[in-house]
This record gives sequence, structure tokens and C-alpha cells, in this order.
Amino acid sequence: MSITAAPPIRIEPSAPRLIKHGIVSWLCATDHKRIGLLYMSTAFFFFILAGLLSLVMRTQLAQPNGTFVDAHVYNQVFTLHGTAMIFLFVAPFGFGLANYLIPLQIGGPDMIFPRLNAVSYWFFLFGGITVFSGLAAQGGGASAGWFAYAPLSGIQISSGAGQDLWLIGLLMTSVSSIMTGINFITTTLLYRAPGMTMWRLPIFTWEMLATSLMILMAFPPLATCFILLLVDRRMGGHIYDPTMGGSAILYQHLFWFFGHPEVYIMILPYFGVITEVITTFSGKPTFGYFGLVLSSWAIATLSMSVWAHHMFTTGAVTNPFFAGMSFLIGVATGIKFWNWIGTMWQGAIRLTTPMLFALGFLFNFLFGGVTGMMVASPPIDFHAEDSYFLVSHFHYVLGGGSMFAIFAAIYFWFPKVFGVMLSEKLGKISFWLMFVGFNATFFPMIFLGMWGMPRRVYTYPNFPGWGDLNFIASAGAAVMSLAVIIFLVNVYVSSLRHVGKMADNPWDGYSLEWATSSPPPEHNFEWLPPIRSFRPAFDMRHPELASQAKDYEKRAMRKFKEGKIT
Ligand code: HEM
Ligand SMILES: [Cu+2]
Repeated sequence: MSITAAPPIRIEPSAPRLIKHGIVSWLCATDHKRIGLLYMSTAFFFFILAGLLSLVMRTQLAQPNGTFVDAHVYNQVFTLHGTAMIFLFVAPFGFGLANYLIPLQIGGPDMIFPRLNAVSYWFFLFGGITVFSGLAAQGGGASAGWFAYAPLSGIQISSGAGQDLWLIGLLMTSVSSIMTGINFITTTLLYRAPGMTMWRLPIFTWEMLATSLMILMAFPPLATCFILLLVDRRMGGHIYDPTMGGSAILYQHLFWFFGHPEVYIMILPYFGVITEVITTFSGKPTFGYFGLVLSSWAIATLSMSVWAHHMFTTGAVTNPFFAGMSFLIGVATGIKFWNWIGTMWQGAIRLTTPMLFALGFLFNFLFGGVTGMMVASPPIDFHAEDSYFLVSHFHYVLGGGSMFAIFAAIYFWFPKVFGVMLSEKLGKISFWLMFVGFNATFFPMIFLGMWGMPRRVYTYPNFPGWGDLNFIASAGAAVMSLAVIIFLVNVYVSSLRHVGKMADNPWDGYSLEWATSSPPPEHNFEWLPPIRSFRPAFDMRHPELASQAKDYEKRAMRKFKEGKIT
């Protein structure tokens, strides 16, 4: 039966919402699109706060013997910056994007548990507020870093309520993540439209499935880690106190059993974003669909077995085993780079702003990945641990990777969500400022680390070259801020400019969200097109090419069954 023969399915609107407009309609929102927007805008707000905190640090570090802030303030600032960037920006922005996109990409009406979804957002928001409220506590906010090792985070050293509020806030965001993971898995497995088989899911939805499983594996150990610390702090426990038969190393095991999967919870969604953007702007089917899916499952599985590479220098773990497992993750990630390059190969590349951010991601993440392979080798890690080499490494993967992909996602799906295209001119200016500013900030840190500059120091002596490189890094941070300001101006100016009805598929995208209106109706689809391949929206626009994807799918599936993964 040819693709055009299958009639589109009419979708009857669900019961209209009681409260359609105004603040109350947002407070009572259970629709996945609204909850997605609440998550993304709140996460972006926390990004701005965490960005301002990074400017405080870079001002302090712009020259040796800085006096802009003192040690106690600096400790609070880097703790809150790292905490906010990880727990309140990069991960929740991905949850927000997935909240908006998954039902649209699978042809479903909503998340399967809409009210659980709403509760997860409010736990996230109030968790974030609780973390920041520590700043108002006596003695100031938490200042033991984003991983808050015991005994530094214990009651003897961190005696104020700031540390407790940090712990309680992050327990709330952890519960929020677990609720979100449950919703994503059940919705993806049970709410797919007819024809949307698992091997036709868009890569973004596949990445969210792997991410959600990791959430359910990683967050309970974190909650345990933090609850035991609260018992030690406020209920007279000695679980992490070696002088009373407890173990400080136990804290590190529990934290990193969560902490390493967390870094993949922060990158897998964006591997999905990059794949969607690169495929759309290369004008070719995704190269290596099965390889991309299976390498994510390999990464998700392996990432549960490498946590102790954060503990090489403790002498308490079997370094060769954890080093070996960490190298294997590099292999699975390499497959993705191969498939992204294969997708672009001989493609009709369109250098739009989302595509530029995607290419920026590839450059930065490659550098971040290679330095990651270096610190996965214990001898190198003994030198680099707790130095600016490491600060550079994780900023290249999380800032240069996830953050760049977040901007790619905003520029890519903005017309779908709001029915308005962001200015490409301003977009490209903000991309180049961000790319140059980012590398000017974090590349010099590689050398500072190799020259022995430790992380988490509020100032440093005037050793040769340290002042110059730190000054360049701080100037780079200023350029990045300018890029963010131009982005915000772009959003403001573009949303004022009304261009009439936005096309359903302005970029010629291929997944199902591009087959409904921009913005989508409340119940997501007026009509569901027939789904006969993993690019239904493209097939709908190019019925003459529809067989191309179908043949590709057949060929790839046959090879896959023959054990040849493409
Ligand atoms: C956007 C520009 C950014 C700048 C200028 C910046 C700058 C910094 C600086 C100067 C430090 C402190 C290093 C130290 O004293 O040890 C730091 C720490 C950190 N940053 Fe960023 N950062 C940025 C973005 C990000 C992003 C996007 C993430 C993503 C997750 C992130 C996560 C972290 C973490 C986890 C720490 C460690 C905090 C700790 O030691 O507890 N940063 N950042
Ligand atoms: Cu790790």
C-alpha cells in the first residue's frame, strides 16, 4: 500500500481546558507542552543566575591576588554555580524539551501521567528555590562544592543551615527527576500512534528513553547519599565519620554512582538534538540509525560501571578496571561521531544558526571527549585531578557540548513552539561570539592545569603566565555574556515581529512534530499522517521520495538482522 494511499487519521480534540488563559492556567497546567515550556524557561532563568555567578568568579580570577570577593564568598559562588548549572539548568532543560517533544514525536496526545508531570515541575522549581535560599541563611549558602564531599559538608565544617537547604532542595529535584523518568518511559512505550514502531522513533525520543532509565538507576543512590548526610548533620549519625567507624569514602561511592550517570543524563538528550539538527540541515536520512540507538544503550549501560574514575586518587578503588570501562565509553561515543559525519557526508548542508551550534557542539565535544579519555588514564589523572585541566574538560563537555546543543535546540524548535522564526542574522552573531568566547575561556585552562593551578582557589600567586591566561579566560567569559545578551535581544525582537501563520515545517524537518501546526493545537494533531518510516513529516512533504526512506529502512533492517549494524 503506497504511502499516499493510507488516509491521515483525524484526531478529535480532548475536553477543552477549563481555564484557558492567564496565570492560573499556567499554575494549573497539566498539558505536556505547557509543562515543557515551564521547565525550559525556569531552567534558562537558573542558567542566567549561574552565568552571573561565573562572572563573579572570572572577575575575581582575572588577575593574581584578586580582592573582588573573599574566600568564603568564592566558595559559595562556585558551589552554587556548579549546582545550578548541573541540577537546575542542563538536566532540567532537557526534561523540558523532552516534555514538549516526546508526545509530538510519537504521535501521542500528552504524557501518560499529566498530573504527575505537573507535580514534577513544581518539585523542580521549589527545589531550586530552596537551594538558592541557603544564601539567606546564617553563615551563607552551601560552600562545599557541587559534590559536597563529607566531612567538608558535615556539621563540624559546614555548620550553617545553608548546607541543609542545599541538600533538601536537591532531594526535591531528585524526586522531580524520578517522576519525570517514569513518565517518559511509560509514555514512549505506550502512547505511540499507529505505525510508530520502536525502530521508527526519532533519535531524540530514543535518547530520552535511555536517559530516563539512567535517571531511575542513578537518582535513588543520590537520595540515599544525601539523606545519610542529613542524618549525620542533624540526627547524630556517624555514617561518613571514620573516627566513629563510618566511612568518608562511602560518601564518594554513593555520590559518583549517581554522579557519572548524571553527566550522561546531561548529554544523551543533546546527542538526540544534534542528530535531529544535523539530519535536517544535511537533507539526507540519518546515517547509521541503528548504530546511533545501540551506542546510546551501550553508553547508558557502561556509564553505570565507571563511577570510581572520579576516585582514582583516593587509592581506595581498582583503577585499571574503572579506567578500562571508561575507555569503552569512548568507543561508543566515537560511533556517534562517525554517524554524524556520515550524515553530513555529501549532504546539501544548510548553515543555519541551529546547524552552526550543532557544528560548534561537535568541535567542543570532541575536545572535551579527548581530554576525558586523558583523565580516564590514572597516571594522567594523578596529575590533572582537582586542577584547571579538569575544570576545562568538564566545561568543554557540559558547556561546549550541552549548552551549545541547548542553543541549537532553541533556534531549531522556536518556530514550532511559538510560530515565529528567530532572526538568523542575530543568531549567527550570537553563535560566533559564543564559540570564540567559549574557547577563549576554557582552552587556556588546559595549560593552567598542566602548570599546576588547582581548582576552587579564590586567588593565586603571580606565577609566570598564570595572570595572562586567567585574564584571557575572563575576557572570554565576558564575550560569552555578550552572546547571551544578543540571544535574549533576538528572542525579544523576534517575538514582537508577527509574520502571520508560520509554516508547519519551516526547516523541512522529518519527524512527526513537523507534521502539525506551529504552534501545535492543544491536542497536538488535527490530522495524523500515515507513519511508514522514521521520517513521516518528510515523507508527507515529499511523497515522491517516501520510498527512499522506506527502502533505506528495509535495507538497514535486513543488514541489522544479518548482524551488520549501520
Ligand atoms: C557559561 C559560562 C561559564 C563560565 C564562565 C564558567 C566558569 C566557571 C568557573 C570559573 C568555575 C570555578 C572553578 C574553580 O574555582 O574551581 C566553574 C566551576 C564549575 N562550573 Fe562553570 N562556567 C560556565 C558554564 C558552565 C556550564 C554550562 C556548566 C554546566 C554544567 C558549568 C559547570 C560547572 C561546575 C560543575 C563547576 C565546579 C563547581 C565546583 O567546583 O563545585 N559551568 N565554572
Ligand atoms: Cu565520570
